[in-house]
Amino acid sequence: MYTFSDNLIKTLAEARKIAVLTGAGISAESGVATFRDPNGLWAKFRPEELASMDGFLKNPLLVWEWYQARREVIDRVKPNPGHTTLVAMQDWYEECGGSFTLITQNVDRLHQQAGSRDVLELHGNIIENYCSRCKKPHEYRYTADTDVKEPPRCGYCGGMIRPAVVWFGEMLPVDALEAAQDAASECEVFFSIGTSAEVYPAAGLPIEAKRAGAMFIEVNPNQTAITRYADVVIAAPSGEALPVLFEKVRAWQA
Ligand code: BJW
Ligand code: ZN
Repeated sequence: MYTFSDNLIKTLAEARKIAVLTGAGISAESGVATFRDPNGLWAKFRPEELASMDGFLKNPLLVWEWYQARREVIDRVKPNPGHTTLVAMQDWYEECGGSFTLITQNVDRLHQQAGSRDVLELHGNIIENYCSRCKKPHEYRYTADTDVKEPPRCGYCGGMIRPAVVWFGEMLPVDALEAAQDAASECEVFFSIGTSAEVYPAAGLPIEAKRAGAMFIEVNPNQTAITRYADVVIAAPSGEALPVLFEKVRAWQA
């Protein structure tokens, strides 16, 4: 089983300002593929072919079908113990009078499905859609029985409808990014969970937190671009490690 140092458990039990950044790895144990792992979503395609406006304009059908296939998976999976432990942590820290900010790069909404509140979505979500030309929201929602094989068209301007995710070269939602940067620079402990930390500006948040004096904890079975900056590395799947870790924090001196 996992062993955690007394210093780590004590710091977590006494801390009152926590910030957490999650990536695709936290949903892996729910059955959602990550991007950059060997069997990941990008094993067959170059990221910019699928996750960019240029890619969408060049091959709308390929990109739309790729998102529909991912929606099909996300529609039927459930949050795992990694997600639910973050809900329990939010409850506990808030009951203790502290703050708990959950920042995610994930578009699958599994944190919200698990019960996390006020999630800061840096890369949008895969559930909603909007017009790629006039930017108006579009009501199309994937359900298992709809069979839309190509991007629907906008009722206002005829533009192609796209998923409400953030592609390469696009700005992140300003409010979510600012709130995430504030949480990173103010927290006492910053967790980076299940992200390769290859994509900016999200990958800069743990470094910003550490620079501002926070303890930086990484939870990831593999090394990442920022492992060398971590104060504590928990090299394990998040759905296994987080419940054990938090149980020990709750039991500290209790
Ligand atoms: C487990 C596990 C288990 C497995 N438990 N762990 C500065 C320097 C260089 C470049 C840039 C820069 N600033 C901006 C850029 C450009 C670009 C960028 O970062 N490029 C890099 C690739 C270098 N960034 C952007 O374009 C961003 N926009 C921007 O900066 O706007 C300003 C601007 C605009 C115009 C001009 C200039 C500036 C936008 C980035 C949007 C990213 N979008 C995507 C696609 C979303 C849509 C979709 O879902 O299809 O978001 S890319 C993709 O990567 C997705 C993810 O959210 C993101 C991060 O991936 P993540 O979550 O880390 O997944 P993986 O697969 O990489 O890692 C999984 C990890 O889990 C692994 O480590 C495993 O080990 C681990 N794992 N099982 C725990 N059980
Ligand atoms: Zn339109």
